[in-house]
Amino acid sequence: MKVIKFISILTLGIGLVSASPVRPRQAPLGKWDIVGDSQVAAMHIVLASHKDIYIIDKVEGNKIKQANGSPAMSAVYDIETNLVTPLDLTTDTFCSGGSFFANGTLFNSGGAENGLGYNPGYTSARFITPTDANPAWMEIPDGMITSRWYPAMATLPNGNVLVMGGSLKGTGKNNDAINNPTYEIWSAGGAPQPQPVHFPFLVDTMPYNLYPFVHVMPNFENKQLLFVFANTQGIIFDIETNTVVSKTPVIPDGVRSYPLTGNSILLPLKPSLNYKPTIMICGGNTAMEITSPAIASCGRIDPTDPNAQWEMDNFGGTGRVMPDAVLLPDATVLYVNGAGTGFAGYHRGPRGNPLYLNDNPTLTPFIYDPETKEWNTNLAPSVVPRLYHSVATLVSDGRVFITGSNPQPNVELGSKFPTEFRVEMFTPPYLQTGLARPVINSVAGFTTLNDQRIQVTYQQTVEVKITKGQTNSFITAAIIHHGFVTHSQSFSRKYVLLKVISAQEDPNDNNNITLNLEMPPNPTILPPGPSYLYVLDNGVPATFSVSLILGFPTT
Ligand SMILES: *[C@@H]1O[C@H](CO)[C@@H](O)[C@H](O)[C@H]1NC(C)=O
Ligand SMILES: *[C@@H]1O[C@H](CO)[C@@H](O)[C@H](O)[C@H]1NC(C)=O
Ligand SMILES: [Cu+2]
Repeated sequence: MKVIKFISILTLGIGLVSASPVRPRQAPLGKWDIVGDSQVAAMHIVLASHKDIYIIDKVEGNKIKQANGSPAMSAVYDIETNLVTPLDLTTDTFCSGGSFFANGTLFNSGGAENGLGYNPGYTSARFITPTDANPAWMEIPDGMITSRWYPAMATLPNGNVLVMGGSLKGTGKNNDAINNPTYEIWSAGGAPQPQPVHFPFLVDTMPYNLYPFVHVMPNFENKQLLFVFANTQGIIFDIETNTVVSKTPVIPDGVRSYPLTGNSILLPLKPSLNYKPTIMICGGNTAMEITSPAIASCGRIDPTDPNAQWEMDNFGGTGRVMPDAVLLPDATVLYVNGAGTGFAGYHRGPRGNPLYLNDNPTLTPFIYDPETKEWNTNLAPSVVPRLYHSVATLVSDGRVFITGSNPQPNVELGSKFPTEFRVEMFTPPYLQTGLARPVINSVAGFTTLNDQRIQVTYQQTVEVKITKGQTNSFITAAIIHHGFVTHSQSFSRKYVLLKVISAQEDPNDNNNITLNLEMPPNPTILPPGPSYLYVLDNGVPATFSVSLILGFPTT
């Protein structure tokens, strides 16, 4: 068997023939397709399997009904058939949070007031396990000691789930009477109800601190370190010792969190950079006015560096409030959705239109390359405005699922910006190159893929067999934990580039390659629980990704 020589496993993956990726001659623009109807307005979504997306909304007059006749608040959207099946709930999920436990169960917490046959959801803890034969929500209506509307959530390296902040009831912006400056940690082992812990950062960052940005920081000391950001400030917080380790400087240009909602992501982590974290925060606004132009800047920082400064960049040349970011398999970042002016929320009570508080929808997607810091703004625009309460997520085949937009208190179809049920798929330019896509044939010996989550562990070398179709191949691989998407965030999401240990051609068929891929070093780098393996050839993703579950080694 011929062993293919390494080009540079650390930065580039493995070149099977050529040393650098093939670039198409004419840059494609990407493509939008309206593929279906969500039936339930998509305030929150989560990729539950290679084909199922769970939609979670709030109490309002959605199109389909659940078993008791109330309008459905949650549903499964099958991206292969574009069919929607309601999921029953009893408590209002309005502006709640979510994250996966290490065992693969999704945890959704918090919400708002009652209505349309539903109970309040402020203290509700809800669980659903996508791998069950018939997945259904299990709710504990008084599961939480304190009420939380707009909480952030994150899966911790030990597999527990953090629930942080929020307010005691719905509001335009937070105020001292209803602020909930605490966090609680839910045990993956089903331990008793956790006690909330006081968290002064959410006092210091009033009033723009709802849905704080939370990212788990990679480290090699087995520490549970969080980067937490709200308003204009960030801290590194050690959750085990309950101490602030360091503070970042104030970000320039204005407020970045709700209701002046910007976007915060942890850029792809790479073995060649020893998983050094870079946070990028883009967009937001400076005033709660529908005419106020959105912030047109992004800041990058490694918040674990005590001397870190914000490195500012323009946001592709356009201001955007409420942008959604999608980490694409090729380690670039797609920005979609949002508005050029205004802020998150809507008017309350009976008054004339407009009820919405954001305008000038930003219809053109941008793609950012974190390595070259270049923006590709020459992409096809969508025709569907996606304002407050819009969502986007990468799916298994490398396309991007985009839906939602409901800057209204209830389902409202007559407005300039109606409740939006249309589902779009965005095909990124990497699927328009004309280059053949690789196909994943087996992972860790399994040839039946995506009918279960394949169990792998940290540092494990996993054998992956693929068929490539290109002559000058350049294979890379990544693992992505898709987060819980809501309000321009994706809780717990991480992208980790994998080390390609070896690549061997089959002597009988040089299109068949056996790869050995090394899983991430530890759970601070990628959370335990469900993740997806993506393999690319010259930046073109495989026909589908493969569902894994990252677990701790059993001794
Ligand atoms: C995972 O853990 C959660 C929290 O302890 C529990 O509620 C759930 O039933 C567990 N799921 C599975 C599949 O064991
Ligand atoms: C290459 O892989 C495909 C998919 O597993 C398989 O059907 C085919 O037989 C392989 N080719 C050879 C020559 O082994
Ligand atoms: Cu909301």
